[in-house]
Amino acid sequence: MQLTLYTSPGSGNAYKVELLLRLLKLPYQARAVSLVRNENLSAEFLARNRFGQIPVLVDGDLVLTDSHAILMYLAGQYPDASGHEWAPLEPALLARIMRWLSVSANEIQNGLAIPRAVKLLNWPYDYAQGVRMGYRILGIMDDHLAGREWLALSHATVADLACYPYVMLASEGGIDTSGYRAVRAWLERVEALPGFWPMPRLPGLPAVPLMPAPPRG
Ligand SMILES: N[C@@H](CCC(=O)N[C@@H](CS)C(=O)NCC(=O)O)C(=O)O
Repeated sequence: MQLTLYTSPGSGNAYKVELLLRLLKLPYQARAVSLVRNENLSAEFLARNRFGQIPVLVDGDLVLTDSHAILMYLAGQYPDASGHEWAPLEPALLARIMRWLSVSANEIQNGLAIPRAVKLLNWPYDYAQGVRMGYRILGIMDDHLAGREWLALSHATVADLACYPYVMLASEGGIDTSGYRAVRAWLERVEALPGFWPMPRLPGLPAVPLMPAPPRG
């Protein structure tokens, strides 16, 4: 097995893959791709991923793109030696996991990751609209997590790993998670997983003022 992960410092999408690699105790080589220097748009990188995005995982001859696709691949290809099932394939269970991978790719990406990218990288997106989406998904997640421990199943799955990074990083985009108690407790549960690896944080980030959260109904 020869695993190479193309990643970038500060990327929650790359971190979620690196987190699963570490939880599974899989050896891998990390190759940093600078988004600031547009290395993701080089011909060499575009040949690996036409979307020009990290993460990309190379496993021997196989080149895989998209964090959620990679999570599913790793969970299926390299079962956890402890017996923990990160992505059971029974249709009814898989559907629940896929539901939250979709939330990660849409509501969390647009509502939590994009406002952060606007603040940290000056990405040209509508900040106020992103923040509205961010607080909406936090409210939905908080209701969902009230009385349950994990997003998809009764144990931690790739759904939790997929959604964790940008919820944890929300304040870097000016989104305040302090009023979302069930979400905060879930973040702590993820961080208490055996073998959890905290995301290396970018040094010297600007302090982003927290936008007021809407009242909870
Ligand atoms: N759906 C993709 C999104 C990946 C993504 O947005 N990656 C960002 C970094 S977090 C990126 O490479 N952006 C560069 C660009 O889009 O030009 C995934 O989940 O992997």
